Order: sequence, then structure tokens, then C-alpha cells
Amino acid sequence: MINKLISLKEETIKSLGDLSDQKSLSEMRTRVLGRKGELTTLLRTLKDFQPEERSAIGKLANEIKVDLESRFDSREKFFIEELEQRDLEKEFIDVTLPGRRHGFGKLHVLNVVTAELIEVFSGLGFQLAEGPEVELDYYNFEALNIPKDHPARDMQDTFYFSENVVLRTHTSPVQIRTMEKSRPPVRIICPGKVYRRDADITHSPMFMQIEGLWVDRHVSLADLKGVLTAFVEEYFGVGIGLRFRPSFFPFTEPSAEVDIQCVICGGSGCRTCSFTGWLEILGSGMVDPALYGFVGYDPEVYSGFAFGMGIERIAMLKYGIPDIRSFYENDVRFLRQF
Ligand code: 2NM
Repeated sequence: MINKLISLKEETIKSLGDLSDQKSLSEMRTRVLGRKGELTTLLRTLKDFQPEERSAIGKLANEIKVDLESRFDSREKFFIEELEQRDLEKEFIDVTLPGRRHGFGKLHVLNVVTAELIEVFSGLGFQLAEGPEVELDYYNFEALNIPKDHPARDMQDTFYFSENVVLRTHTSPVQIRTMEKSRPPVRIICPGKVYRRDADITHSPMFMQIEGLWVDRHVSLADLKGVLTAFVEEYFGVGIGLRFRPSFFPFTEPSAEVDIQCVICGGSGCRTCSFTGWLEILGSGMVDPALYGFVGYDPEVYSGFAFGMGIERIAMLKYGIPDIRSFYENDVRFLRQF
């Protein structure tokens, strides 16, 4: 019996060293120490021995049981720690690896041009003014001398939310709103998105505009010419030729369009300038005194001029972009160039 016990102990210790995982360890623990295990089974035969032998064998069997249990426990602890170590290695973060690269974004070319234009007019004393894109018919048309049946409404067909609410067709309503809530001198520049029912290679249903307004005592056509000439020289270059050509707008009288010498051919004639040598860049005029009635200014005391230009058109001329739709397609190969 004693020999059996000792060899069971030794064989168990030997097999313990060969085990490689928790599952086989637990199986072996049951096989040796379990209720129907080898040691337990051996101990059942204890009753067949003499009392004096029984106590010695019992003592030895108990020592072996305690010893094996602690060996199983420490082996199990070893497996658990090994597993935790492996998990830690899996989670290991190598802080020396290079970071993921994030591309830098940049301003859209239309916002770059807008910022440049604001910069030039700021230098001429104009302040930035902004207003809503969803506008009342009153501010977009009525207060600009464009009553309901006026033919100019056909050329500025827009999107109606209701009979009296529209998407603005120009930024002029911002100027009416500014005059309504402040007294002259008013010298403002109003950039922003505007909307018209129009779409081809030079027209988009949504586009950007920048308009300027200067109203004070004694503002004259000479001031209009001076400011717009200073703008053209600063933005397109001092040497460039420009001309003021008579025109018509419902809100200005007299009105003039400003042409510059073609930036593509230098004035000799090409497709961009339709072989005229000139490019139209903006519309302008002396504010029609009728408008002052809408905002409570005395037309006998105050006068002023206004102008407006399409930002896409300026960007197209400056960078030689042939199709207005390139601005809105969001093709980064196009946008990255500017
Ligand atoms: C243009 C051309 C001429 C203009 C007029 C006004 C206002 F508010 F004073 F009536 N703002 N902008 C104006 C004048 C705009 O764009 C081609």
C-alpha cells in the first residue's frame, strides 16, 4: 500500500511537469484527487488494514494529498499567469511607431478669392456686412425698385418658399437692411451665396456674389470711378486697361459696367473675350434716389454708389477656369491646385 501511494505521488509529480494547459491539468486533478480518483480509491481499501498500519498509511496518504493539492494549485497559477502575460503582449502598444498621416485641408478657391476681395475693399474703408440667404420678397425685390410686374424679375427668376419668401438673387438685400438700421456714412461690402434659376457652363443655380455700397453726403460718380479703379489696379495689376460702359440696373441711375482688358490675350482678341479684347467684371451705378425712400434717407442730403460682381467669374478670369461647375464638383484634383 505504502509503495502504491509513493509511486502514485511520483508519477503524478512527473506528469504534472509534462502538462501544457489548464484543461489537461484540471482533468488530471480529477483523475488523481477526485471523488472517484486514484488516491481516493486507494484510501477506500484502508479499512482492510490493521488499526496500527491504518494510522501510518492514513497519515502518509493525507500528506501526499496535501502535497499534491498544493502542486496542482501552483501549476494552475503558473498557467493563469502565462495566459495573462500572453494577453498583455497582444495589447502591447509600440509608442515608437510613426503616427497615421492626416492630410491638411485648405480653403476652397471661392473662399480664397472672397477673402482677397474683402481685403482689398477693407483697405478702401469698407466694412463687412452679412445677411440671410432666405429673404423676404420685399428686401430682395420691392425695396430695390423691382416691383412685382417688373421685367427684371424674369432675369432673376428664383426659388420661392411662398409668395413673399425667396432665396435671395443678389446680396443687395443685406445693403437695404444695413441702411434701414443705420445712418450714413455707410460703407459696406457684402459677400455671400445667391440663387437664380439658371444653369450652363457660365451659370450655376447657386453662386457667390460680392456687393459694395457707399452712401454719405457728396458721394459722386468720381468716387465710384476712383474706388473701382483702385480695386482693379490692386487686384488685377496697375498696368491693366479698364473702361466704364453705360448700362442699366433697376436700383442705380446712372449705371455702368466695368470691363478690364482681357487677362488671357492682353486685349488682342481670343475666345475668352469673344474677340473683343475686353472682359466684363462688374456692374455699378449711383444708387437710385428712389431707394432712399424705402430706408428713410433724405435723397436731397445723401448720395452714393453701389457695385456688384460674381465671385466665380472673378476666380475664373484670375485662374483661367473654363467651366463654372468645377467649383462645385468637389474633385480634389481641381481644388488642390489653388
Ligand atoms: C450691381 C450693380 C449695380 C447694387 C445696388 C445696391 C443697393 F443696395 F444699393 F441698392 N446694392 N448693389 C448694385 C448696383 C449691384 O450688381 C451687378
